Amino acid sequence: KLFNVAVVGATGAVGEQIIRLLAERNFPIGELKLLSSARSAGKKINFKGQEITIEEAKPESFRNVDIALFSAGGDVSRALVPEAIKHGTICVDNTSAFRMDPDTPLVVPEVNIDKINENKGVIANPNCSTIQMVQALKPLYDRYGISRIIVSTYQAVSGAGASAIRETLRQSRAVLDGQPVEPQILPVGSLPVKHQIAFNAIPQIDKFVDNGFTYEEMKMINETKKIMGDESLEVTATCVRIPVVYGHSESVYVELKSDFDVEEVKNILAEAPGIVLQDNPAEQLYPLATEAAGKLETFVGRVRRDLSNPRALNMWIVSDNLLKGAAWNAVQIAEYIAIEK
Ligand code: 11C
Repeated sequence: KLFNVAVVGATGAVGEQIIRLLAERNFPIGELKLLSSARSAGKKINFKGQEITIEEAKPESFRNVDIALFSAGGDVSRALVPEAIKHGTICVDNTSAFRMDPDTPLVVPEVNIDKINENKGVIANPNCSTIQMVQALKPLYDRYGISRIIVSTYQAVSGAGASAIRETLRQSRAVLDGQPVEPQILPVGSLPVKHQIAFNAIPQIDKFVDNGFTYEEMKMINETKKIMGDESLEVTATCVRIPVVYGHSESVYVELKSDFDVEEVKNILAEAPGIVLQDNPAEQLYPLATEAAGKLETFVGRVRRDLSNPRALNMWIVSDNLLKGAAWNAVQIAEYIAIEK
């Protein structure tokens, strides 16, 4: 069976990867519609040797579309997902618009693919830093139980879009050339104060909530509980932007509910779907953002028992934030929808 597919946000950093993956995975496509804002409409994109003209996304764009993948920002999703649903389209939404809506499944296929059938027309793709963490922790949750997670992230600038990548490269060159740095985008484009990202670490991703945490940190806390289906899970997060282009890295401390053997933990991780264990201190083997960039898997290493709490583990989790953190997770969900139909 073939499916008519629409990609909303076709020219964005994630949209580009979705289109590439649909081609690479040979997704069973009848017609492919590429949609964007009016600004990019008219551009042409090559898909499997065929030129497709980008159209402006409108409510009527979804007529005869079976599956739509949205990655054009929360406002576009809030406006157009309900319109697409009226046409009977199943939407996979990569924005935060519907993630915490109780009627919307929030899905990482390796963790809770069983939830996709509970959808009312939209399935939400979680935040990138959440996806890689829950993917690695789920097999440990199933085997030992988890009571608490403390995570600190080291997040790539591509998470803030193509303009943040350009800004990071521009500033790096300016610093090396002894030129002044003029921050314009990071940490948050819409806020008045900007900070240098080149050769720096900025402990702010997204705006602040009035509890002192940022939205990015609250996403990691709330989405993790929802995906794991466990509101009793205690989670705290500190999210930091670093001048890496692709690949989010995370230092994760996790308290388990039962005793464990570190070698058994490593074996469980090595066999977990989509996880690659890279853990050999003797050979200085551990996950690196430079190695994870461009790959679909999530990489885990530095697995060790905590010294202050024998029931806790520390580990280092790395994945390409535009792939498993966004485009690949969305295409995986679309593949499951196609299988179910
Ligand atoms: C970042 N995690 O790295 C963000 C980007 O809710 O999908 C993704 C935001 C989201 O800046």
